Amino acid sequence: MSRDKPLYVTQPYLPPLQELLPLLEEIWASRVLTNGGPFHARLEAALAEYLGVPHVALFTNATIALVTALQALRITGEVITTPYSFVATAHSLLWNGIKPVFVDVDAKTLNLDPARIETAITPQTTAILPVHCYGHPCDVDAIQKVADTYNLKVIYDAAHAFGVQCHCGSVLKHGDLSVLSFHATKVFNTFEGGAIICPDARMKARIDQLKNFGHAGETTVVAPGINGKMSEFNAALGLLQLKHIEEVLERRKVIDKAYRERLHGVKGIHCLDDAGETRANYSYFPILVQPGYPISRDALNLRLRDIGIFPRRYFYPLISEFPMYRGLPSAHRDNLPVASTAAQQVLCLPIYPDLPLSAVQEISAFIAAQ
Ligand code: T4K
Repeated sequence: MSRDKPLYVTQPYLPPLQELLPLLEEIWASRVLTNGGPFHARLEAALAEYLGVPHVALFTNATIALVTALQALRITGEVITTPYSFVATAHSLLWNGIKPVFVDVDAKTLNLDPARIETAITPQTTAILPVHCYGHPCDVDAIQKVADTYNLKVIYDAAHAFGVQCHCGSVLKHGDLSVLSFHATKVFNTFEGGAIICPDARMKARIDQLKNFGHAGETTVVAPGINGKMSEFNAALGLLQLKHIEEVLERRKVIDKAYRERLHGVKGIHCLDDAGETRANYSYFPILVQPGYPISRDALNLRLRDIGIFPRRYFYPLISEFPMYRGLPSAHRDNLPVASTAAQQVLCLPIYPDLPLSAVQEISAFIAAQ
């Protein structure tokens, strides 16, 4: 069995092109292309309202947003983080001259395990950088408790967590700052883009300066800022994407449910559960290929590819195994047994709004038939 059209792990949602054209005409008429124009302002306001957060500072992507969030809070020394993420999480630390300290994840959620954070704290530790992996919330209360006890800042890499709610509303309100990604592969995309969720106007003003070269007026520069600004094109597209977000989330929910029903009872296949979110975003569909399944994760991956289906091993290898990290004492596999096992077992199956349920059926049946 082989397909005419390959199925990838994701495919970006796009609004109808004709809805974008009037917005492009506005941009063409105004000639305001970037540097905090009208669409930028409208998207910041619309996202703050939709997400239920105080302030949103838009960025060109989440990686620059993470680098800037660390600068905004003046983080130095060592930061405790997860090895089980996309490499940008830890790279944001290296770009700030900060030493990452890897701590293992919780076996159920694959998020940073709060019970293991405390032993990794040293006098140099200034912050914790957890990830809401696959959009499943971290144990935000336990992490905050450790942070409060040791006077540490918390920055959430919430690249996967657009629209996710937990027991007390938006998960993005936890910690000192949260960072979203609006990359093409994310639930909500502006082609490239990202944002920092800010708790108050003062912090937003500081972040707005940092993403604009440190400018605080035409002739004043108050910090060695970077260029992290989102363009008017991306912001206009974001406004349209937001109009369609409910149908996107609903469709993802249906696909998630279909996979769960069809993979239920397949020996050795574990579908990752939610982590107590009251509103999920179904951004990924990770399965763990465990002992009991007839073939290895990598063999299953290859067999799926042979029939034109391209899942992804997010997150293999662990960040701690890349050359710029593997020399750190905390990068040793013995320190990260849960994350190491998950990285060997995980396979993220295709999930996106236009994925037909017949494809979910086909993929699930193929997995069950090995
Ligand atoms: N923190 C976390 C936890 C993250 O996961 C990420 C990004 C970041 C921070 C940084 O966010 P940004 O700075 O990117 O805003 C992808 C994404 O490039 C990356 O954004 C994402 N995480 C990561 C998990 O996945 P790749 O190398 O797997 O992407 P790629 O190009 O192989 O795309 C995967 C599949 O998606 C393709 O096979 C086909 C489909 N695709 C992709 C693109 C880009 C499309 O259909 N259209 C497209 O335009 O990294």
